[in-house]
Amino acid sequence: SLSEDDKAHVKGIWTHVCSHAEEFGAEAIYRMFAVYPSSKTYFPHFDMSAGSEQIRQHGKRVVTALSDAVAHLDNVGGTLSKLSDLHAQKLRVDPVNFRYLAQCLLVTIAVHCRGLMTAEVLVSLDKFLTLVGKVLTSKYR
Ligand code: ZNH
Repeated sequence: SLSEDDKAHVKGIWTHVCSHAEEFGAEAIYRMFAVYPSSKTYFPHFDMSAGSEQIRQHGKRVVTALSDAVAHLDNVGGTLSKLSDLHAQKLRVDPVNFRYLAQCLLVTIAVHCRGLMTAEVLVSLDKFLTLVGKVLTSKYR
């Protein structure tokens, strides 16, 4: 789980991320579709062009959910419980995709928050996104 240092690192960089929720979220989703085309199969109804309405809306939803988790780092499981149900019961996304999206989020944040993304912050952010992925796939059976 996350150390006190991890929590401080994640909260620190997230003040920059959450003020660009739609922009960063949409870029991360767009990168995921470009680099891991198999991830697109879950979104057959999406307009896949950069900056499409659906990509922006979905990107914003994902980052907003992550912001909620960042605000409750001691209870990420409880905070994302409803989303966990949705991903396990309805969406049934192959868990590998959570790694893909995490990597694309890290790249997006690194590109936009250059000076802030130290090696330590990168490790903490990766741990946080891994935790979120575990929570969202925890109810799979
Ligand atoms: Zn998911 C949806 C979050 C990952 C797929 N998502 C969703 C939503 C949210 C989320 C918030 C919305 C919900 C409602 O509406 O209620 N996700 C999330 C997060 C994450 C995720 C936070 C991590 C980080 N997902 C994911 C992945 C995938 C997915 C990886 C695949 C690839 N999701 C999905 C889908 C959906 C969702 C398909 C639905 C969409 C639409 O719109 O339709």
